[in-house]
Amino acid sequence: MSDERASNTSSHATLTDDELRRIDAWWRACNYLSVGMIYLRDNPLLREPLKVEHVKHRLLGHWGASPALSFVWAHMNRVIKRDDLDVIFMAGPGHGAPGVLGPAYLEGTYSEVYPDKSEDAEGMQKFFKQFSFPGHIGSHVTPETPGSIHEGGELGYSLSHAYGAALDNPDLIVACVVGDGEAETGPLATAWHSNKFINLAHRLHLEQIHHVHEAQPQFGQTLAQDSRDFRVGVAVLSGSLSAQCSARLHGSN
Ligand SMILES: Cc1ncc(C[n+]2csc(CCOP(=O)(O)OP(=O)(O)O)c2C)c(N)n1
Repeated sequence: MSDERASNTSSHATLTDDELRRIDAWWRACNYLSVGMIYLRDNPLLREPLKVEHVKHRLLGHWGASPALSFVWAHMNRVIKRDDLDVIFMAGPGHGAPGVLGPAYLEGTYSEVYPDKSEDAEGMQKFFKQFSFPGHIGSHVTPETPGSIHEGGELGYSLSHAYGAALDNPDLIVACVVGDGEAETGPLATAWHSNKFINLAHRLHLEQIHHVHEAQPQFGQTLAQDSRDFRVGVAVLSGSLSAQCSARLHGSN
């Protein structure tokens, strides 16, 4: 990131009321899509009273992680457009796939790749029904997902990809969301130590966002203690969702 872009970033710290209203509406639309993917096989816009036959028989996909993933996606897109940043988004949480698929659909990428999942009621019905449905896509971010670089399903690799991307592209900002379940895996615990490979003299900017369930507050603290080179901050996303613990590593020239 250039010095000019870095200074732009700090000078636009607060959203205007209009920006806040619009980004909140976009995020809430993502959340609607997440609920639709998890629960609905028909009646996607709830234009008729909900009936049992509209609801999937077997529910998969976690509501908990999905709003947080969409929240990060929405705000990363906001700063990408505002500051012309180069960013890659890494989503680790296991069944939070609706929180990634929803934004991809809402911004048009999904319909571009899969024209039958068009941005109308008919396409939305297919988009909802296919999620975690026999013969269609899985309950995690499977390879069919536009932009996917790793077969979802086996947890633990988001942070390895994040470090790999950052090491290969020193100017890239990597937004990596680590699930708390994922954080209990060996590969994730090992990847957490990759900061030791990083030469702080390089201009590296690695953004890690840890999605922590309220029931597991020790998660952020444990990883924070284990990351002496990181500046760690904790912020509550909203209501019953989760606490979000973000660590940012800045290289300096
Ligand atoms: C290596 C591995 N171990 C166990 C599992 C089984 N598993 C699937 S989802 C999940 C929990 C994931 O939790 P989190 O990363 O917080 O994401 P969430 O599902 O809550 O969105 C587990 C343990 C797995 N998929 N991969």
